[in-house]
Amino acid sequence: MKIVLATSNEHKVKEINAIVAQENISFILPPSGFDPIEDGLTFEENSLIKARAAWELSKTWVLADDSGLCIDALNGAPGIHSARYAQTPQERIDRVLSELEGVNNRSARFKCCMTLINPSGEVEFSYTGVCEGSIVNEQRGTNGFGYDPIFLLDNSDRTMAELSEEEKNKLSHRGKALTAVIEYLNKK
Ligand code: ITT
Repeated sequence: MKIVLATSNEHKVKEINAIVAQENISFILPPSGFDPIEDGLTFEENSLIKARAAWELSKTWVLADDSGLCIDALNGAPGIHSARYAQTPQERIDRVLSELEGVNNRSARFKCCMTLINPSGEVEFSYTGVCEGSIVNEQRGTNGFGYDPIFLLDNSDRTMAELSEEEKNKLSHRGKALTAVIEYLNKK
């Protein structure tokens, strides 16, 4: 089964394809012209906006992923603005660390909302995966992408960027959401 993945983030494609490596599913990029305006107010709304935009272009099975980092002491920021909190990935990390300077409450979570649309354009399934953790004082690790070097997993002494790809995929927000999607598809 081929599913269009409604994203232009290559890291997401890589992670998602690694998670489904054993399944009879492969993800392909949307046709050219995929550039939706993500003006929703929640991960769920933006996930639906991306899924619909990719469906309009492909009229086939589509899966969208809208994700981000929510930090309690920043009232949930960067949240839905995670991808554009500053210009580069390093500047985004620096901004979060400087906003949390001297702050004791470091609790945070990654969220990933996936929306599955069928070839008729109907929403078949949606699920939000959550991964709990906290923000470290200094970044560590080079694996993964985005905010991984500053996200310390609960009950672990490693940041997300110090995990192997396989380890991250087992417990990440994206891994959890995709597992739910695959379970849904396998039951169908
Ligand atoms: P698409 O909209 O094309 O899918 P994007 O990167 O803009 O690509 P989002 O709007 O969903 O995607 O923003 C997600 C951002 O949240 C991403 O760019 C990272 O900064 C952060 N993020 C999401 N998942 C992450 C993960 O597993 N590890 C680290 N950072 C993550």
